Amino acid sequence: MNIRINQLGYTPSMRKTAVLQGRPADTLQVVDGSGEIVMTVPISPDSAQIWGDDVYSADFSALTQPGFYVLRCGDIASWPFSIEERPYASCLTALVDMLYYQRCGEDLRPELGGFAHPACHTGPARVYGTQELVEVTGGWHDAGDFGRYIVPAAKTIADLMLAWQWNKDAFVPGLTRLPEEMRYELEWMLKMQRADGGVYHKVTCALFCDMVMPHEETAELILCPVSTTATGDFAACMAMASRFYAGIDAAFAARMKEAAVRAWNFLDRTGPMLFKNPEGIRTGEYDDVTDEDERLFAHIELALATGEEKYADAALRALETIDRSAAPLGWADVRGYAAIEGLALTGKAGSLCREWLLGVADSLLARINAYGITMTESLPWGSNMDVSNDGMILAQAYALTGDMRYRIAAEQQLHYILGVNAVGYCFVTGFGSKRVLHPHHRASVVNGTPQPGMLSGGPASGLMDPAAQEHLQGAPAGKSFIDDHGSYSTNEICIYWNSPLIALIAALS
Ligand code: G3I
Ligand code: 9MR
Ligand code: ZN
Repeated sequence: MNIRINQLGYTPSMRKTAVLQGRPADTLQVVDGSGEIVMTVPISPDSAQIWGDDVYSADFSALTQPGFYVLRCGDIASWPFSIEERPYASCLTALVDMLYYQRCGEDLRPELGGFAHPACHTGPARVYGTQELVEVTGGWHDAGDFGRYIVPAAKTIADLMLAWQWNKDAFVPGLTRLPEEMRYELEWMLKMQRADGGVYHKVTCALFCDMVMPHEETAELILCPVSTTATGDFAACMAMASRFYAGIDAAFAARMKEAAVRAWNFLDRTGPMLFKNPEGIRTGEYDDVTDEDERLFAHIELALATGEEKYADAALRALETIDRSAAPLGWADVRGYAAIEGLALTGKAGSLCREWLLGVADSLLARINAYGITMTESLPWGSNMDVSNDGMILAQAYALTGDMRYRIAAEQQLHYILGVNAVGYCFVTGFGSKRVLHPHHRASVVNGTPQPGMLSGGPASGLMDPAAQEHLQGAPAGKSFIDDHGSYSTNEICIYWNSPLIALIAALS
């Protein structure tokens, strides 16, 4: 029997639901800091059978008085939690500061709470299959590995720009470093573009290195071939960023707009070039089966950045034909960014996107399970990204309509990540009561202690690494998680897993 709650707490006005694995009594007590019972609420009589448990719920939304509490049911207690105005503020700051520690190519200082180290990967990279050397220093390491890949970089940047956009009015302190931090990545992305507009898919060593610090990975850096997925994502992000930075640094914004147009022109004259790891390269593939969604995203962003009709026409044509039954915010499938950003288009394109987004939000609502998330049967590698992504779509639907069902569901995605899940972890390192201590993150492994502010990938039902295969045989989907640094398919960390959580918290703040 366990009582699952958001371990970072709740704001006074939030819907608050405890999820119980078992039901030893029919009521739940709310106990305050002095040990006094301040409220008794009923536990649902009916259970949902999910992931090996009979799961019940208890609504304690009536608790609105700021303070510290625990929930009690029979002899069982929850972790202590708070009711306060800004329960996620320090977590948000740490999630953004994580990106600083992913920086490649400069000395890192310890002040923001992570691991300092000298500049890494400072040499030139060789273009695969040639002797040509290119200077592509900078940017963020992708994850627990030190590769730098355009496709996931684009997802990260798009999320962060949405986070900023969604928070323009509320102004949350954790986000203030974003323009500076994003620029570090954008400057690197600009270096990854060839003169003809095409964008290299990635720069990594040939193989993943051992568990060493970044500056200790000294094998040759290789630039992998141009792909149209990378080029489409690049065009979209540069156009989006050119609007974002227009009022901050006009010259930088103009450079990005020019790069976006050059990438779009490359796409316009080029058929699909879908990436596969070439012979000898075994780092992250970030492969794809279509570049249609990346092209659509690029059309929309160029239309918004330039106001030119040819892009708006291309966007409308692509919108009319693309499958609008889902709106993923993935690294491979970027349709969701098109749906969200397309809301700003005028006329038919804008209304198609509104219909699209709300249709998807309704289908998410219809799938929500006893833990508040939409995935039940199988959870993919990086499922906490998918949970956060769903939260972003739901938050956007709430912003469009003011319908509280969307907002409550968006909040549930956050509660799941921060403790209301089958394994009871708060999945952000350094936060919560039951913490992730052994992420697949090389600097944490080397230092023997986890760097704070990193979102673990979370349960993945496919058992796709040796540690998962050893420890998780027969585990239900939602419990296919192990806090072991060997389990890269359940417990790695990643820039594009932090970024949708940043966007979700920003949207809810
Ligand atoms: O596309 C198929 C889909 O058709 C099928 O239904 C589904 C069923 O499992 O699988 C889908 O493929 C999955 C793919 O992601 C796309 O979602 C693969 O099984 C799954 O193994 C794959 O996982 C990716 C993993 O790399 C392995 O390629 C993760 O999404 C991705 O986040 C992860 O990224 C790694 C980089 O390669 C290296 N850097 C670290 C980073 C994070 O772990
Ligand atoms: O560290 C790598 C991680 O970023 C990847 O997501 C993962 C799967 O591609 O691979 C990790 O590297 C391991 C490699 O695949 C196999 N040898 C051990 C490496 C470190 O655990
Ligand atoms: Zn590096």
